[in-house]
Amino acid sequence: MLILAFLVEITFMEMLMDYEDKPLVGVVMGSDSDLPIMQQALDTLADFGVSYEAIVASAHRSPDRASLYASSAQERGLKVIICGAGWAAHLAGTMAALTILPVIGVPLASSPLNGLDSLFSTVQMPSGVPVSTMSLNGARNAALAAIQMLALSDADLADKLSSYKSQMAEVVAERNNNLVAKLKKKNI
Ligand code: AIR
Repeated sequence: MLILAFLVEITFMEMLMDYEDKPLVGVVMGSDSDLPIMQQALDTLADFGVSYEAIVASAHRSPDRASLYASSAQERGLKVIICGAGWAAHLAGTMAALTILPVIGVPLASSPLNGLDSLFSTVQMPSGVPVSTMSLNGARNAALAAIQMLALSDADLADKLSSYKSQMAEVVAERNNNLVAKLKKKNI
């Protein structure tokens, strides 16, 4: 049984080493059922041209895989880890305990408690082991936060973030114009 577990983890490490495009961001989710929300992080990283790898590892169901991933992450060239999990979400905290890389936590609202459990388990880290916690289901913001960290030493990425901010402000201005026009019409 122990040998089987060992072999599974060796295969897992081989799979990670096999990523062609050396990823900068690791996106870990507690279950594949988390993908619908975590996909927003993957899409955002792709939009910014940031290389990532995405895996399923559970702090409770596959603790060996989760710890192996975290403890080897820096050596493999990752710069930041994003962890999304629901229910008693200890994934981000477990990863943060095992690496010096920044860990961003995304509490997911997948439980009957609507995420209050995962929010508390992710955000309430004891002093000494930080997890940068996003809002519930905040997978897009997790990717943006990771991109901001990478942009500190990547001028192209910093430019992309500046354009992204300008575009966002333009959309707000457009929405304002639409609203004002709508209200004017109503008054006539
Ligand atoms: N989970 C899995 N292992 C530990 C935790 N906390 C979380 C997953 C998912 C939820 O449990 O992140 O949000 C339900 O997983 P599943 O596989 O039952 O759908």
